[in-house]
Amino acid sequence: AAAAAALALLLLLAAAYASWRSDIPPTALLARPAAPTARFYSFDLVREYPHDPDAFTQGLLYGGNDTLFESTGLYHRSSVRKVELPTGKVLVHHEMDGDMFGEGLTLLGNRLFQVTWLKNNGFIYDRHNFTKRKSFTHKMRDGWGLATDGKVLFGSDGSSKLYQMDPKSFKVMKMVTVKYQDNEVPFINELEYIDGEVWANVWQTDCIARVSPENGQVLSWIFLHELRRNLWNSGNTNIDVLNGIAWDEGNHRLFVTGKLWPKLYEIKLRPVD
Ligand code: DDQ
Ligand code: CA
Repeated sequence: AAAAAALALLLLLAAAYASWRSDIPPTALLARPAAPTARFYSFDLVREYPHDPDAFTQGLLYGGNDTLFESTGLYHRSSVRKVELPTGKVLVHHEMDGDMFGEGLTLLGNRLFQVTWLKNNGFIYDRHNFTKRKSFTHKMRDGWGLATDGKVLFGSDGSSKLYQMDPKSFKVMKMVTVKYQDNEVPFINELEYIDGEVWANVWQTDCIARVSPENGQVLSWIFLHELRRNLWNSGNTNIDVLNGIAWDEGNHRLFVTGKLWPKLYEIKLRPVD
C-alpha cells in the first residue's frame, strides 16, 4: 500500500511538472529506460594533417611524441610505419613480403602486433626496430583489426565477432558478438581501445561503433560521412573507405583517417541526440 501511494504521488508530481513544462508529455518523465541507450555522435574538426595517399590504412595507433604507428595493406605494398603526425612524413618504414596483406596493428609494451588478411598468421615487431620480427598464429577466422587495453589483444576478423586473446599464447579468452540492439553488426574492422570501450570501424560504412567489450553491445555510433564526402568533392576520387582510429590517451586526442586518404583528422565528438 505504501508503494502504491508512493507511485501515485510520483505520478502526480510528474503530471504537475509536465503541465508546468508543457513541452513534456507526462509519460516521458517516467519512461526513462534503466539501461544506457545508444547515442549518436557527429564531430567537430580540430585539425587536419597530411597523410600518405598511397597508404592503404589497415591499422593505426598513437605512438607518443606526436608520432603514429600505421599498418598498410595491398599485395606488394603492405608495410608497417612510424609516421610523424604534424607532417605525415614516414620516419621508419618496414616493407612486408609481397604476398602479405597487412591488417590490424597494436602496441603492447615495446612490441607491435600485426595481423594479415586471409591468413591466420601475424607478426611481432620491436617498436624501435621493425626488423626484429617474430611470427605467430591466431584462432580468428581472418585478421582484420587489433587493439589492446594493455592486457589482452582485441581482434576482429570481418565478422561480427570481437575477440579477446592472450598476447602470449593467442588463446581466445573471450568472444562477443557485436550487436546494435538485436542486430548483428558484421564487417568489424580497425579497432581502438578507448576508456573501457572498443571503437570499431565498420567496413564499407562511414561509421564507427563504440562497443562494450563485455557484451558486444554497440553503445554509440559516430557518423563521419562528411569527411569522405569532402575529400571526394575536392577531387580525391581514388580514396577508399574510412579506416583507422588512434587515441592519444595522454592528451585526449582522437585521430581518424581512411585507406588512400590524403588527410588524417583530429576530431572531437559532438552528440546529436
Ligand atoms: N579488409 O581490409 C577489409 C580486411 C580487406 C580489404 C580488401 C580490399 C581489396 C583490395 C584488392 C585485393 C586484391 C586481391
Ligand atoms: Ca587503432
